[in-house]
Amino acid sequence: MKRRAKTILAAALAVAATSAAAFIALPASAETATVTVANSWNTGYQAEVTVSNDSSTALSTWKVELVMPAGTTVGQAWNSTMSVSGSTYTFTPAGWNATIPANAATSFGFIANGTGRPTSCLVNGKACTGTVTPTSSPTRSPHVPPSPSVSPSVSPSASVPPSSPPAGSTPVAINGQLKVCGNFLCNQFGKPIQLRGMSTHGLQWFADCYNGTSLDALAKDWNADLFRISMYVQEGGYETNPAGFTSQVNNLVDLAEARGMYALIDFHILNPGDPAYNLERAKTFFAQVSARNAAKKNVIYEIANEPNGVSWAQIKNYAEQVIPVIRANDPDAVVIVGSRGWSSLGVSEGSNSSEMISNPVNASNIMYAFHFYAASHKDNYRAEVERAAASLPLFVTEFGTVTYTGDGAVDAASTNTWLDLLDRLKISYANWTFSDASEGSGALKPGTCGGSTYAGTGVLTESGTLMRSRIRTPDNFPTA
Ligand code: IDC
Repeated sequence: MKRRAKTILAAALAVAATSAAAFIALPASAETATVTVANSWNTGYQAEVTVSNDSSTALSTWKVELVMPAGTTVGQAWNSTMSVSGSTYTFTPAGWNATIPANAATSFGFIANGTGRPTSCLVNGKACTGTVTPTSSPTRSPHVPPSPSVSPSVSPSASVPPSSPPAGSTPVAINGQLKVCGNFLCNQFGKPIQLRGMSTHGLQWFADCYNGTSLDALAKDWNADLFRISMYVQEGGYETNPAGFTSQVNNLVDLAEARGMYALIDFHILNPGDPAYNLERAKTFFAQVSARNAAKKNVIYEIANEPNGVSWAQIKNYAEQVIPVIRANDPDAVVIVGSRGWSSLGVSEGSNSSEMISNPVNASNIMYAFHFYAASHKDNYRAEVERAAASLPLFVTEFGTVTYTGDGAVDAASTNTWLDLLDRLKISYANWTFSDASEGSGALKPGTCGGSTYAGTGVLTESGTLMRSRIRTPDNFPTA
């Protein structure tokens, strides 16, 4: 028996060594680990390891031990803590991903220097016995060598080789035209999905942050699914140059589309907080962008960033005037409606989502926005999101890792608690901001924009580093 198991393992690992990907399974109702070679080149490869909890109870922690053959070492890992003893590499949680809920999974990645695949694998101390099924790579990364400029051996700050997604494997290629089903955002196969990505800062201030190079970094280095285009209306925004901002938004939609990312067009009202103040501007703007982008599958419309100081009835009234303008041109696009109290579902103005649940916007294929800033908004807001999500399709179109001012220290604990909740509820999100603004919420170090490097961790702030590590984990986009 023992002998047989050993033989299977040896055969399995031999297959693994020659195939692009290996599946190493444990007995049912235990942890399983999937090792996938996502990207390989002459002198090494990038692997993703998914640890699944196939049981009906939560797993409190996990440990994966891999033995590498002579000549191959592990250079670096992400989304896990790595230690080395001889040729054994031990991977434990990064901190935020220790617990694996029932029937859920977490994943981490590493770069191998050398081409040898692991010769042995343990998950939580148990041998990885069983069959090995070579599969084609399910990730977005094709088998292309890293470009020399960001190869790990040349630039240690670029923690992962870049990859250009092959046709057919980008978020938009897989998921196609989105639609709301039940209380979820669903893909073309009618399956609930979560999109994870970044928001721009105000286009009137940070236009130089958004170009082919920076969008490449978002799509390929961050593996982002979503790019929110924040077009302020006041503060030097749209009202000062409607044609100019409209065309800037359209250009950014195209840059996102070319990289297979969804584009969320944000009509960024803030002050005044009554969306009716900008109703005519909204009608004009959305008539134009919806006509121009109607045939695209990657566009989502967010009609009012953060209504404040107004009743839910007033917001609903605004929505019921703007949505038909969009529908006239682009009938199947998802539209997102802001909520009361700076899109807090009313909580920041002493209310809650009950008034929306009992009096929803009279339109189909819509979702409601929720925003939070992790250092300011905690358990009572999380409880309201969890409650509202049972009755309303929610989309976190904006959130920050810092306080509601957009500045201050990163609250990593609260951010991770929030993102774990959103992951569990399959609520999509965009982080404020993919910019080099000199404030805690800026993901890029001041001075990054205008330069030519956006990929890797060298250009990131603390907030950017945290967000990249959360966003770049593998997506779960069911196709059947
Ligand atoms: C902030 C920016 C800051 C800018 C300010 C006013 O980070 O640089 O000076 O807007 O324009 C929001 C808004 C968003 C805010 C952000 C942080 O949607 O525009 O950005 N925030 O204050 N809602 C809650 C927080």
